[in-house]
Amino acid sequence: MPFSLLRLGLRGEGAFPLPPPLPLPLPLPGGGRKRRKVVVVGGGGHGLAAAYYLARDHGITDVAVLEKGYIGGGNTGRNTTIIRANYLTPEGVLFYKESLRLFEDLDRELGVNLMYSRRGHLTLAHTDAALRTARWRAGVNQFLGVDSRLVYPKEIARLCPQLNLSPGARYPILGALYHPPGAIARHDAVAWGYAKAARALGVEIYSDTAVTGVVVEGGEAKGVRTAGGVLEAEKVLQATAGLSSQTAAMAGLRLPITTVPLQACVSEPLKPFLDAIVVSGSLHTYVSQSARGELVMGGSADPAPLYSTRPTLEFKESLAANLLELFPFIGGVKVLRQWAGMADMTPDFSPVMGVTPVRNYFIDSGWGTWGFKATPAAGKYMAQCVASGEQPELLRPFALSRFGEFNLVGERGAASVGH
Ligand code: FAD
Ligand code: PYC
Repeated sequence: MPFSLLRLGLRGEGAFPLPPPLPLPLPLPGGGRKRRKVVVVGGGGHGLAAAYYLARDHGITDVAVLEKGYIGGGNTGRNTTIIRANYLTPEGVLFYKESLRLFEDLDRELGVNLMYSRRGHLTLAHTDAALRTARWRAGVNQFLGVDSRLVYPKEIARLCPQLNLSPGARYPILGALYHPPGAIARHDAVAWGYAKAARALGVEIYSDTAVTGVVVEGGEAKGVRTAGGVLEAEKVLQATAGLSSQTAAMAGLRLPITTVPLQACVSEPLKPFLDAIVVSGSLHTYVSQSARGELVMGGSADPAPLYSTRPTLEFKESLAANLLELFPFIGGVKVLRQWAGMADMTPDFSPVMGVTPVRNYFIDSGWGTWGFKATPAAGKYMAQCVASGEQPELLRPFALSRFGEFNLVGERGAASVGH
């Protein structure tokens, strides 16, 4: 045991320097100020990151984040934490590459152990068509400086010896897209890390505070409604993930989004055996092993639009069947927990970020099944967008206006999750 740890233990209760707790929910607008420079709707990773970068990069600290539940209790706390930049379109690759770069230094930036763990990411190809897409992605990635390449069974066996690479398998593995920087991290720590760092810069964070309406006058956002009354704001940013359409409707906006449940589960803890993150689009399954030894597993999104976080037996059955094709020896492993989040799907599988037709109303949405890895970049560049009132260059391809201009950013081939 390190001496410093022993000394800390012997010093007794209260000796360990605990970080300051977050503020308790406050009644809004209460007896306090009824106006803020910026109100952020949604206290998930994205909303909190945007609040943090507004304060850090733009000196805007008069910010209130309003969260209807608890911090990180939405999709941020429900996702399977895969971080990668091996997308298909140049626009997507550049954006996610920037997010991965920010993620790699985030522990130090926020002063929180995010347990960021670089694992390598394998997207398996079981068909010629999948191999072709993998080759295409590798080409775009390499051209833009992202480390990805095509690998074949001999090298896959070295990278992930536990995979069933038998040519006699029902869906034999022909090759894979290998992305060495692919990583996982502790999702709740990302939300709380941003919350802590934002609060230290003066941002106010209110949990248990639902926004029930948006005040729009003369085509301009003027504030939000809560059970405690109206909170006026110069600018409003919505970052409400699976409830994006409903929030946008409060501001009179209609989004091209359908919402479907996305489920996942974890196994009981096992001895570490799986270093890589393994994804099979054809088998509708993906898996990684957490630092605790749990297999973190997911599959396709649910087939029909629904606002629900209810897990189903059907999901678990099909996931188990598919996963056993890849790792037949885990047949006796028990599933410990299963859950669902709500995924806001856009027609092109890319997010919607930036300015909107309502002046001073900004949107960070359409994060479907892919938004955890985007948390730092979405936060940083949405903060720039809110501060300047203009669409940052990196976010230009993801503007809401692209749907009217037929300028889609088609990322379905890199989505990881079947749909
Ligand atoms: P959230 O964390 O959902 O935050 C939005 C918040 O807004 C919520 O806390 C909600 O309570 C709040 N809110 C909503 N309406 C209101 C209101 N009216 N007033 C106040 N607050 C409100 N992405 C990846 O990159 N990698 C993955 O491996 C991955 N796996 C996933 C697995 C699953 C099972 C799911 C469901 C998603 C997965 N995703 C993944 C997607 C990712 O989780 C999301 O895209 C991302 O977390 C979105 O972050 P957010 O901060 O925008 O949303
Ligand atoms: O975007 O990599 C991803 C992902 C994997 C599982 C869900 N999303």
